[in-house]
Amino acid sequence: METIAATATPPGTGGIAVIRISGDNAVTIAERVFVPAGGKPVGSMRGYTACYGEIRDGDTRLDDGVLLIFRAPHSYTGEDTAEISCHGGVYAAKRVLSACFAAGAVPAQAGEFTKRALLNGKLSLTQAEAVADVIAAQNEQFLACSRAQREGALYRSISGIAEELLSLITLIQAWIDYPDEMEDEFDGALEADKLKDIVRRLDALLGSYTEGQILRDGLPCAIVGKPNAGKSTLMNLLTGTERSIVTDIEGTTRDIVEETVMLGGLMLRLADCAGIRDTDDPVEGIGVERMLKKLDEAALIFAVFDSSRALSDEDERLIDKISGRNVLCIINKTDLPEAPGIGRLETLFPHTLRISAKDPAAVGTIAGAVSEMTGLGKLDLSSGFIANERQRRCAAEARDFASQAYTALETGMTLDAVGVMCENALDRLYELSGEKTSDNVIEQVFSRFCVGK
Ligand SMILES: Nc1nc2c(ncn2[C@@H]2O[C@H](COP(=O)(O)OP(=O)(O)OP(=O)(O)O)[C@@H](O)[C@H]2O)c(=O)[nH]1
Ligand SMILES: [Mg+2]
Repeated sequence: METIAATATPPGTGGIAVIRISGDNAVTIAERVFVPAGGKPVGSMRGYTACYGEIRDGDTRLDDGVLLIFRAPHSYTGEDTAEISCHGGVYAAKRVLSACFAAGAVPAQAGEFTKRALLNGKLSLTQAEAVADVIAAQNEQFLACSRAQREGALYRSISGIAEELLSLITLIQAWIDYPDEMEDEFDGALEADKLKDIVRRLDALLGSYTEGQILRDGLPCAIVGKPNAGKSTLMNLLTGTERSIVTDIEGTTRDIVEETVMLGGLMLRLADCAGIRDTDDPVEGIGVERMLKKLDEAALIFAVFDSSRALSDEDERLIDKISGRNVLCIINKTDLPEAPGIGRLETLFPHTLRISAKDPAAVGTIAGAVSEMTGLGKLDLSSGFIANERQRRCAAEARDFASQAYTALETGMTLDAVGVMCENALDRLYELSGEKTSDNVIEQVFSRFCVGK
């Protein structure tokens, strides 16, 4: 395989940039571009050792830096690898990389280092996918889950289920091929129970898909209420910015204002919306339509009510619209005298807070309520989670085949039929873990990666 090189650090100005070289000729190429200060030849460097020296392109001195050597198979890719740390200017790093190309390396494709790690058995496919998630993580929780995933959490869960299926298939095959030589009776009920448990475990994994997505991208939240209820004031309070315009004119917010915040240990994707009301203004009308769409998509709704004014028809319409949804009812403006009838909101919504969106202390109160409502703060994805659409599709198909095998066994279909369905389920699990995956799938997975990873 050709020896590849790429800058592993992001483009831009920084303290240092790292150029990574991997493949059979990595050490030879490093020797061509790097002259150790102590005069010791690069070729004699052992794995996990570093040296300081000069970086050259032919006779031209480019920079000074540090060379780190990894010897196969003890490297990220499983191949001989050299990493050159040079000064982190955009041009300086580019020149060092060009020197590596001149010395025989070829440019690495997106994710090619990780792809080689996969092909050399250093990582499973789900672990490789988790590398991209670790890089993309924007919050502590998702980073922790992706790290567990990178250490093989999902792979272990899938392997456990695959082993169960395999032993079932072996037993069924033995019964089909050598029925007279089997000591015990075939216990259909026992095997059906095992299949039922496999379906349950796959269902649990499939359930983790949405949770993983929420942890990665944030929980979609809509801030809704009638005009002037204080939605934008609340948005600004939670984001700690003046992102939304606040005035005492009804209909101030028209377009959706979106911002991501960390609240109660969770990432929330907040959308401050236009106030719900009938309007002749075509612009505000479009804003109300967009608000209704955001409301439909929201996993959590902040419904804001103005406690200083009696509930209006608009409030009643909103109450009808969101009944049965995941709502945090916010009775706002508690610094003002309360209008009659507001207490009814507490009987309508199980989660109600009384706050003033002008008071910074309200942030803590809202954070506590959000974390209690979503329960995501207590989420445990340490035994692995379905992290992307490819994995979800494989797991869903495996689950359906396992469920069909269960029904087949329960309804007395032939063992042949049950065996085929179990094999199909197992196939999908192997596809998920990468043990049986086409080149096409691998290409697609790594196209999500950055160059240099
Ligand atoms: N006294 C008091 N006034 C508040 C409070 N929260 C918001 N306001 C005021 O209420 C008015 C409307 O606030 P906004 O945040 O713009 O209300 P909105 O719901 O976004 O209104 P629209 O964008 O028009 O739908 C502003 O004058 C705010 O200063 C509060 O807790 N107490
Ligand atoms: Mg507003």
